[in-house]
Amino acid sequence: MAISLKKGGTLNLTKKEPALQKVLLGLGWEVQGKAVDLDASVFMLNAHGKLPADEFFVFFNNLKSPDGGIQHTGDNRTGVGAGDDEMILANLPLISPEVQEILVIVSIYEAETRRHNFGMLRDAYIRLVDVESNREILRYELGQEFGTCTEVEFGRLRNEQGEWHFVASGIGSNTGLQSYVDKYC
Ligand SMILES: [Ca+2]
Ligand SMILES: [Ca+2]
Repeated sequence: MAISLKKGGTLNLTKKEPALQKVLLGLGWEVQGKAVDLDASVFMLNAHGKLPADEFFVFFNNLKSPDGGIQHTGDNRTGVGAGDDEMILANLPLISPEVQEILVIVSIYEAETRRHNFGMLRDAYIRLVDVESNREILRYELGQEFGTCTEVEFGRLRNEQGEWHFVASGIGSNTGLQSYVDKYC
């Protein structure tokens, strides 16, 4: 059975799943009422907390990191339907040794002009699936606390001495995705 993490919870993936190589990070949400377009983005950071190069910011316009370690499976515009709405594939052995942390952010497209926020969503989650066996390893269901946010870090992968950890970070903000880009570039 999959492990259920609460906000702030962590799991040592390498210890728990020593054979794990390809991991699907599935992101889901349900929209109440009108359509909200959410976009998953990934920031791959080095020991200084920066992108080693711009291309380590993976999003709908840059679907693959230069090391091949992170791949975005494409844009979903509506979030309609149960199951994963956007997906990120991580191939752990391919990830550049330079990369220490991998932040998975979900942001609302044109949140400001459309006046959208996370309060219009429910049942948001991130789950990790072992691609090889199609088995869910863990799941973090985000609460309703992000109502006024326009982007939320759903989780992060952290490399500590060669071991990958997943952190159910759940950090929300309403300064826009660009503020992340400015911070990590
Ligand atoms: Ca989208
Ligand atoms: Ca959905």
